[in-house]
Amino acid sequence: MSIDKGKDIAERVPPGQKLTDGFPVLHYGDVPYYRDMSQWDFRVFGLVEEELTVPYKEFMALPRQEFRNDIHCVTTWSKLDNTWEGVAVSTIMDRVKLKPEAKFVMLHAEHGWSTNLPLEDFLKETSFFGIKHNGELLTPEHGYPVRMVVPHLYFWKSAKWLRGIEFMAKDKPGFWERNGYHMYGDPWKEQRYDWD
Ligand SMILES: Nc1nc2c(c(=O)[nH]1)N[C@H]1C(S)=C(S)[C@@H](COP(=O)(O)O)O[C@H]1N2
Ligand SMILES: [Mo]
Repeated sequence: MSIDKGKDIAERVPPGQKLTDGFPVLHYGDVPYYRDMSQWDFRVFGLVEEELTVPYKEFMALPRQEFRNDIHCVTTWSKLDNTWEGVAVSTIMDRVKLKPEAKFVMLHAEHGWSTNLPLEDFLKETSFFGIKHNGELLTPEHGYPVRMVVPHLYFWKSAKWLRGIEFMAKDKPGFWERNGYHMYGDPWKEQRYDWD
């Protein structure tokens, strides 16, 4: 979770990436602006014994932790030393029982946007549901009210406006993966747009 302070900055930047101090906004489609959070819920479904629906107020009342990480966008910018407040994946997973066939996850965002990743990567202690970035609530552009954060993969796996998690037996491409992005997206292996 914490960044190894002894590590050289150069060693923290994956091949082909450049550092930025800004926080670029990248996504497909329109930013959702919510008027009424009573319509918002967070669904956990697919290969679970019992589906879980968490309403907005309940999600916001879940225990939060601090996270610190580096993020790497496939379009070649990296942003180091982000601090976040978010809900640990285990906090949600403690409330559902997975079926043994569950091996992959589809993250579902507003407007039908999605992205896929292996269960193991989703469950990593460094993955979390982000609510604040560098001390401030996420702006609408960056994913308010909740975004996934999976810092060890390219940042497109970090779904903004997250509304649901689906557990699956087999891997299936999400939105960008259907459009040529890599199924896994390891920045250290430069798994950008092609399958390799
Ligand atoms: N719902 C949703 N989440 C998304 C995207 C998107 O199009 N829709 N784009 C992804 C991509 S390609 C990137 S690089 C990051 C960008 O996050 P940022 O705008 O907060 O920098 O969000 C990811 N999450
Ligand atoms: Mo991206």
